[in-house]
Amino acid sequence: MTDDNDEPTGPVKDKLIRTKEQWARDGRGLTGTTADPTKARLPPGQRLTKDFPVLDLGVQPNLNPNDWTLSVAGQVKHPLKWDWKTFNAQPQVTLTNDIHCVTTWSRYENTWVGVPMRALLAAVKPFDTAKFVMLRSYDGYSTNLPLSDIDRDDVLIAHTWQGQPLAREHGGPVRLVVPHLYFWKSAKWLRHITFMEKDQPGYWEARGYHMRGDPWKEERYD
Ligand SMILES: Nc1nc2c(c(=O)[nH]1)N[C@H]1C(S)=C(S)[C@@H](COP(=O)(O)O)O[C@H]1N2
Ligand SMILES: [Mo]
Repeated sequence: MTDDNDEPTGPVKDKLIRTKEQWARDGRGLTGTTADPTKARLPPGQRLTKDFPVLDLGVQPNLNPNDWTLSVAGQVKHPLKWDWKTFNAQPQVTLTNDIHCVTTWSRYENTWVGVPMRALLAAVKPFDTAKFVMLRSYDGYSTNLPLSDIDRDDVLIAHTWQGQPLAREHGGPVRLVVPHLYFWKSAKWLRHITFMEKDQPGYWEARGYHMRGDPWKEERYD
């Protein structure tokens, strides 16, 4: 898997992708304000939903957990590859958080179970030169993040949502959850993590979306 080879693995929702690119050009959803997460629960420009919308490129890999692996490479001392059994043998954490999608829906009180990202970081030991990560998924999706945004207690690699195995359409068997950033950073069907010295755009970041994506600062678009 090379850095230049991030192509969706099947026919995508062209219309949705073009619409979201247009939203980035139009600055859709921007209110021009910031909010303090210690004072407000809903970030600026967001509205609350009770259901759990499905958002992806239209390719939903059908993965047997026994065929799933997560590999880690790049600027780390100990590259690794976890299969399902090894992944489940890692420390587990249960976390409840709110999620905020750049398309303006937010959903409160999502309870996830999975492996804390800090357990993975402890296993791979990133070099001091590692400052960013690229996540890659089984549908060909990718998204980039500063390392400091995954080196946090509230970030996990989740296999369970609301007490049930994570459904295929929500990224099962395994997705990332980065609750303090817009939800496009939370890669579904997680496959690979590359630690990098320099930042690089992922799928949406190359199409006008923000390199970091803090909902409290409305970092929707670049
Ligand atoms: N692999 C993968 N992960 C992805 C996406 C995708 O298309 N492929 N879409 C992102 C976007 S834009 C959002 S809003 C959330 C949606 O997650 P959900 O479908 O569980 O609500 O997943 C993110 N993670
Ligand atoms: Mo999204």
